[in-house]
Amino acid sequence: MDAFGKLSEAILSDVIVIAERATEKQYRQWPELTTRYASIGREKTLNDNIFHLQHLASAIRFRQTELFCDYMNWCKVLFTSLHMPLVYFTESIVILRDTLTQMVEPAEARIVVQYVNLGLESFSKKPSVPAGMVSDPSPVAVSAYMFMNALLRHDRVSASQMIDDLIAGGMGIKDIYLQIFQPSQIEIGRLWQENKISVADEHYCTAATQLIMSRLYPQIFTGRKNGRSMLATCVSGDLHEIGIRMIADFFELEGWNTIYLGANTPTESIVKSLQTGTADLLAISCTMSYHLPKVQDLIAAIRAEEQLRGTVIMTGGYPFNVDKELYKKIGADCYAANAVDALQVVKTIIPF
Ligand code: B12
Repeated sequence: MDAFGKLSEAILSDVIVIAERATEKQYRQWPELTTRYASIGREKTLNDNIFHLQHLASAIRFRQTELFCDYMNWCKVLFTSLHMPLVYFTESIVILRDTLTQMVEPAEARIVVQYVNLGLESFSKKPSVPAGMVSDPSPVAVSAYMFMNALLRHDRVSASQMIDDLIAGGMGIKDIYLQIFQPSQIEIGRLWQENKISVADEHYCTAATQLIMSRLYPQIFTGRKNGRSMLATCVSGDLHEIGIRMIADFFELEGWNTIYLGANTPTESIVKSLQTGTADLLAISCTMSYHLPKVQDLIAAIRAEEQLRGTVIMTGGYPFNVDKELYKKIGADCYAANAVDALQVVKTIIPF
């Protein structure tokens, strides 16, 4: 393991102690926080500090400043929507940075300063409101918007009927997935991040979308097979299962035999499934960048098994779209930005 990997591990193994020290200093700097937010505020501040450190550790481990900058930009939108004075946020990050640099070797401290300062610089430049889907006036974007609005009204019957109508009008399953379900989910995430919808709304929309996807299964699982098989899974800890489900369904539509394991699958279980099965391809999804070390560990565990040497490993999900070269650093064979690209990329490695 190189110096960046060691620093990342050191941050993670001491994450609670570092976060507690930083929280202590932040409350000393702003005593008014105690009266304003009481003890729940302190707990939240501690959790925020842990979250910041986990993101920083992942960025450092993979030597990818962009991952931390992207995270800082995400924080800007979130904290703006919570009407929190941004100076609290930036000052908190400075306190966290200084706390951490005092706890590591001087060479490691320089790395921390470089990553955090780039993050702060990015934070100061990026907008506090991301572009939403309403800025796209194309007919399909309007359909996605109407679908999402039906879900936000808790009207999954109408949402489902809209999908039936689009299919009757000639829209293919892949387009429904990529042009209706995916943008609708991304927009739901944005509305949650901007504090415009609740966590409960987000959960409802996701569950209803998955239900509506299932209704399309008679058209996806047609029985026509091409002799290839894949295992599709989220890495351990990650709960975002729709993206990888889309990947699996696109391959199923092409005649692959797909085994979809869903969210949060333990590493040993994935390795075991590969050993007992006949998968040509393993597709691993990771959305939260702090789960990237788990992806790396999983790939290392698979590569260590002689019997699994021939398995092609493809990674994808949010952090892989931020850094298009990340898949190489993590030990995968290939990457794709979305479900349609995944088919094209795999075709160049495994003929089908
Ligand atoms: C639904 C959702 C959840 C649900 C997931 C439930 C479920 N059953 O799946 C729940 C509530 C659990 C959840 C939790 C969290 N979430 Co969430 N979530 C979302 C949301 C709104 C939609 C996800 C989705 O379905 N997207 C649609 C699919 C189709 O897109 P996709 O996943 O990107 O997949 C495509 C590509 O990325 C790619 N791809 C994906 N995987 C793979 C794999 C391979 C091999 C390949 C080739 C390609 C590939 O192809 C896919 C299809 O084209 C997103 C918003 C967003 N922008 O995606 C936030 C989002 C991802 N979540 C976010 C956050 C912060 C969280 C939490 C930390 C919140 C919290 N404080 O608890 C937790 C973390 C949980 C965890 N441990 O994983 C942030 C992440 C921000 C960041 N910078 O990292 C987002 C972006 C919301 C936002 N705008 O702030 N979430």
